[in-house]
Amino acid sequence: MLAFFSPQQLGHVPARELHNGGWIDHAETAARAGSIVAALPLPLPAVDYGRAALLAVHSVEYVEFLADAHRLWREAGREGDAIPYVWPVVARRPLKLARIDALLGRFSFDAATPVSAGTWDAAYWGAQTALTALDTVVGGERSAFALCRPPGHHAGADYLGGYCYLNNAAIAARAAQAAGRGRVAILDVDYHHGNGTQDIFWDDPTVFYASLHADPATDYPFFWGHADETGGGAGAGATLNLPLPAGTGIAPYLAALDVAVAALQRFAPDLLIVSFGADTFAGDPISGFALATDDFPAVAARIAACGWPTVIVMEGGYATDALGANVAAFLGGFGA
Ligand code: SP5
Ligand code: ZN
Repeated sequence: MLAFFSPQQLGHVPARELHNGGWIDHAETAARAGSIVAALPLPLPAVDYGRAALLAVHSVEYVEFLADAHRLWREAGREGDAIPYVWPVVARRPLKLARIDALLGRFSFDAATPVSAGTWDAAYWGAQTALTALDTVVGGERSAFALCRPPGHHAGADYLGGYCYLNNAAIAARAAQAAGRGRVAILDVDYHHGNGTQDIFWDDPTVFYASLHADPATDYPFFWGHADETGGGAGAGATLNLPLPAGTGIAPYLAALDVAVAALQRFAPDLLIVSFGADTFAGDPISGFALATDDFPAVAARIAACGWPTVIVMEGGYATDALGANVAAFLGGFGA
């Protein structure tokens, strides 16, 4: 399978995140990408499609904020990474304030997603990597892998969070539609619910979002991903959430995957985007499922059997030493 990666993505180097009331080393490291690159045939670099494709998903205010945030942080006299600490969530007015701390609160939902000096460039090239993979599949390849880093599925139209800044899968989905693939399915098999992707396509009947993830009653991101969230307005029924309990292993995982695949088959997409996180791995340091490296080929094979043109977009996975092998196992199981 063709794989794409742009080295600019290594320039995002968040130092730490707020976790359980204290600071810890940031889980989403550049070394993750190194582990994956080392396990694959040499990936190809991304083509630059510009900002327009990002704006099909994200608001112009948000994109301009993201591109400027670290400079504004430095101009306010701060060192290190820009990190939010106050949010306008309790029925506040939508004030358009210029202070960097107000902007960070307006455009984020957690304090675990710092904006470092290289964050904008890395996120930008991550999105271009997804677009390049999409372009090959639209051009006739059966499948392609986009090694996106930082990941994307927690980022909404106008917010960052969950280590995510630009929603690479959503950007690829809108680009697929612009290229004539009107019905797009997104299957999210990261350990966490992809709240940003869900929000972006919530009322859109042309993009079906299905996700297998840790039950948000007990796991991040808590406020999204419950089974009764099924889409709204014209998109009612085009969102499917399958929360799974802590300790889920491959047998119940595949049973849930069958439910998701059956729903996607009824939707009958022209193109599939897989948000693939390897944080379902038993050894993942921040997650609680029990998949083994040898289980990933079976997950991929069930998706591949559907036969749809498919773009696989990298999301999470924090057991860095095993990450390359887990990704290679998944891609190998997909075939082609
Ligand atoms: C893309 C992606 O996988 N983002 C994940 C963001 C998760 N951020 C907060 C995780 C908190 C986990 N706490 C679990 C502690 C287990 N010892
Ligand atoms: Zn995750």
